[in-house]
Amino acid sequence: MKVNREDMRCYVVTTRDFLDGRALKDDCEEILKNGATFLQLREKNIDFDEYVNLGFELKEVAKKYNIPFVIDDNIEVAIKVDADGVHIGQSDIDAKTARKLIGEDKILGVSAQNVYQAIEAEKMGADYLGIGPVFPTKTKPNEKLIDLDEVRRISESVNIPILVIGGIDDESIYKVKNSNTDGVAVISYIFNSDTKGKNTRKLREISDELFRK
Ligand code: 3NM
Repeated sequence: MKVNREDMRCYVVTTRDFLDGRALKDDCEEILKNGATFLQLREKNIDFDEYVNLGFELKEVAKKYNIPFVIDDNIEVAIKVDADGVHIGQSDIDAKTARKLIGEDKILGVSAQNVYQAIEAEKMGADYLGIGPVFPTKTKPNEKLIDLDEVRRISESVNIPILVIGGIDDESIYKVKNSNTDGVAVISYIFNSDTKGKNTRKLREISDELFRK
């Protein structure tokens, strides 16, 4: 299962920070049912077995809705779970090694912060790029923000789909309209809300209207 531009429209990244006693898979089900186009399991401070268990649970939910499902950072977990792929940052292993480990058929997502990194990632086998943070966010504070002009330069330098991440909600999303991307990735706008399904639907509707076809 490889990706296309439409898969980037409403890319949801998990967090267990706002579960309040609920199961992550139940929140994910509500989110996927309401129009998320991609699911990434991203958990820090978690041991291998728990990451794998969560991976198996979310893989089932994603499969039910026919949504691509990747694991953040941890290739061993992605392989064990037989997820659709893995997402890596610039400080994780390099894209070429990641591609070798997961194989040609799996999805490889790479975070990039500039044109050089984006071109390198594409050359090394990335299927899509995540660019960010584009706006201030409490989820990943103290990071240098990526200028939207740089996002546009990145999108003009590569052929693979790209999305932006960091501080995206139903207002800030309009600011990325002209940066020529394919969609947005979010955590808190959806997870830190009592109306996860509604927020997902709203973001998806705006995305469908704004991003390139
Ligand atoms: N990665 P929120 S920004 C997980 O720039 C993540 O690569 C980023 O969370 C990057 O939607 C980010 O709550 C946080 O702002 C996104």
